[in-house]
Amino acid sequence: MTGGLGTTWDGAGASPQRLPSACARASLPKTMGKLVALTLLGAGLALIGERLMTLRERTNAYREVEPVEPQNCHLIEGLENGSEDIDILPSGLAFISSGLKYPGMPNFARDEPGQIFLMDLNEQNPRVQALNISDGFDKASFNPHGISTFIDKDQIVYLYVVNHPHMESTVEIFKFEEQQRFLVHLKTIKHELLISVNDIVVLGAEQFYATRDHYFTNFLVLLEMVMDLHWTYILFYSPREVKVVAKGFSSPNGITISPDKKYIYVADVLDKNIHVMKKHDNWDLTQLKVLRIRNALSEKPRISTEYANNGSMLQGSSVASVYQGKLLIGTVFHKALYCVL
Ligand SMILES: *[C@@H]1O[C@H](CO)[C@@H](O)[C@H](O)[C@H]1NC(C)=O
Ligand SMILES: *[C@@H]1O[C@H](CO)[C@@H](O)[C@H](O)[C@H]1NC(C)=O
Ligand SMILES: *[C@@H]1O[C@H](CO)[C@@H](O)[C@H](O)[C@H]1NC(C)=O
Ligand SMILES: [Ca+2]
Ligand SMILES: [Ca+2]
Repeated sequence: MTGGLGTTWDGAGASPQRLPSACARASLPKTMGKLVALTLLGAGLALIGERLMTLRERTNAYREVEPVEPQNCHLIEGLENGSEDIDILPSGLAFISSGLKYPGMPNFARDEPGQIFLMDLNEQNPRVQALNISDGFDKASFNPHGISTFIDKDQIVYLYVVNHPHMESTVEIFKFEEQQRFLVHLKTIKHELLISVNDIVVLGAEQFYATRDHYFTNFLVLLEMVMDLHWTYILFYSPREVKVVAKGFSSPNGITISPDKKYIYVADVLDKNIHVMKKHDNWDLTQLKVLRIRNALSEKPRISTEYANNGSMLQGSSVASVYQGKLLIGTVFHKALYCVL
């Protein structure tokens, strides 16, 4: 057991002998019970202490950030209340989900519903524009999280959005009307396995993989993080079949597909790695390799750091997306950045 906590309960084991005998006889069972309880408490605390230290390391809570700030970066006007996920179409139109309300995360616009913004990266000075949503969809409880686009064979663009109305998890399907810059709500998908969904990647009409970022949805989530339970999974959803296709993750977050559609990449934020998984014909996923993002700032970095900031400019970044040398960086609850690389 670790340090200070260990000494508290090591000493306790020897003490019954030293108790005054009369008093000891009467209260020995009680004392023993207390000692056992104390021992267990001590052991528990020591374990939690050790786990908290690990968690502190895993979450980078006290990491010193060496700034990496390209010259051509500026904050995006009109995006101040989050931009948790960004998806860019091959045409250069970027969708940005904004206004996520999530337990344990700050939110600067508590009373305002979330929104989807559009940004045309082909423009010289791209600006964001909030997309209007068709009537009949409950906009007041819109709480958008991960997003993914899908273009069908008729070139119709669909935007799939992880939504947390009243802290539940649903997936909303919208049709994007490019001319009118408008989202037509088509369908809400709910399923008992779609819990704590963070992000999705659409594979076909109403077919997607979804990441579940926590196992518990109540206060036990703290225990889950502290004990590093690895109880979460990736789900495959289709109208005919819904199943867990990979499990044993700590906190899977962003998910995306390789350009050749053969591999799936999943970022596990607490494990600090990116899983590269092979997609099988039956939709199951198997682990191919795991890319550890460690020492990215060392002398021989295998992964380049395009941007790093200590919070003075951006806080809680959650996504980065590139289109023809233009980089967008989004955050869970804060501002967003546009860079020309
Ligand atoms: C962010 O939220 C705050 C608080 O509701 C609001 O005053 C502000 O206008 C919002 N900013 C943007 C860019 O939507
Ligand atoms: C979106 O809706 C608002 C209010 O209904 C309207 O003023 C605005 O023109 C609409 N914008 C677009 C692009 O349709
Ligand atoms: C963060 O970085 C900025 C410059 O990038 C610097 O001015 C500021 O002092 C730093 N803050 C902390 C808390 O390190
Ligand atoms: Ca996404
Ligand atoms: Ca995410």
